Amino acid sequence: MKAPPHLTALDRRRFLKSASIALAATGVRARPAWSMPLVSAADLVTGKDPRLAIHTARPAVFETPAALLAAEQVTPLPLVFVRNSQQPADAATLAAAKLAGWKIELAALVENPQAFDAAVLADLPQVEREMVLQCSGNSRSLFAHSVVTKGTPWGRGGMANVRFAGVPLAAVLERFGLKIKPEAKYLTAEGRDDPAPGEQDFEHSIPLAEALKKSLLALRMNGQPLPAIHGGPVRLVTPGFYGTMHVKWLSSLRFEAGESEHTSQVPHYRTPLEPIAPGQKFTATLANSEPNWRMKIKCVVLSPGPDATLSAGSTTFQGVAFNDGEARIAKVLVSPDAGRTWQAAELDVPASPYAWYRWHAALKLPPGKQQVWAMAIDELGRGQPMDGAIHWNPQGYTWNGVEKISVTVG
Ligand SMILES: Nc1nc2c(c(=O)[nH]1)N[C@H]1C(S)=C(S)[C@@H](COP(=O)(O)O)O[C@H]1N2
Ligand SMILES: [Mo]
Repeated sequence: MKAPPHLTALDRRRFLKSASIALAATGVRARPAWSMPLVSAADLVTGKDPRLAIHTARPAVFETPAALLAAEQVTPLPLVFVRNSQQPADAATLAAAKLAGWKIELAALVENPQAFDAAVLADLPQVEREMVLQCSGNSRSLFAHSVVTKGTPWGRGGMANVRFAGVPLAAVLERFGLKIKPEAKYLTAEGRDDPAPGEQDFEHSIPLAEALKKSLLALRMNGQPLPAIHGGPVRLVTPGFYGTMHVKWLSSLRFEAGESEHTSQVPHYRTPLEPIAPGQKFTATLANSEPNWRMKIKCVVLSPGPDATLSAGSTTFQGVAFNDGEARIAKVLVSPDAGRTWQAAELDVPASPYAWYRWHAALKLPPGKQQVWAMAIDELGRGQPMDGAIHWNPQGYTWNGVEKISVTVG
């Protein structure tokens, strides 16, 4: 439903505002974009593309229709998915957030705890990383052929390929002469999320040694000042890690002996160490599970979409493949006949090991209903399970099953 046409522009804004407030207050999910939404993503977050599908209005959880990801190597900011479990009051925009006056603490197991104004970061040498930004719940709905899992029913569009730029964590610590105690093994990053009363800011822990090698305090995204909705003015990003670990609105960095006990570290955002049967009850603890850290190798078909009807002849299938950046993608294999025969796809090899590889393959399919499969293999020999449900977990994290698309050839 669009605002009624006879309303003035101001009335229309009021109508949309009250509609989104009403949605937020009731916790009712906006209808997905493909079914005539009440409000579009562009009404809820300034600058976002109205074609994004809305999972929840506020906090914003928006998904990119997969076909829109095929057009460009670097996903334009208006099209980048959004996933907030909490959302600061003034963050509903692609515009920049104010850097000067933004305070970041360096605390816990350090000899010289301190806080600094983030404006300092702008004067330090900047580096840029092209990298996949992917929610660990991306593709969660694909577990449904087994046992439906809890959480936002993401299709394939909880991911993007972006360029984050900022200051390496190690350079920031050097600038402030931070002395980390040897007992510190983890880095816990906390956001300034503006949580509801009784709730805490979002936070996550990652291994300190890896953070010192890979993490950036990001100030820019796709060449623009980091948008408020994507964590501006400062976000901790660690290339190769799942999106949940890239803590937005960074307020503190704590150097700790163990992982955070915040619910976003445990029991959420973890998968079992040992496989469990689909549907089995499982409560993640520090001991029986691992955090959603390094991204598992994955291949996604972006076009044609699932259940497409194709005309006879040859069809070009397009998609992306990526992993945790620890090895290059060696090949993408595509099967026109549900895994009986495979052919190699053409790969566009990106300069950054953390970026996605776009691929395409021309397939000649016989008439009728066909199953096209696709999978990636990297140079460490890592591949994807033929049935992603072998990694079933109650919250449906880190799906990376071989991609299977049904199409009908007319
Ligand atoms: N402070 C904070 N950081 C956060 C979140 C959040 O709710 N608060 N959500 C996380 C999750 S689960 C994901 S998938 C990514 C999404 O990043 P995006 O909204 O920029 O696409 O941000 C992560 N960082
Ligand atoms: Mo996420």
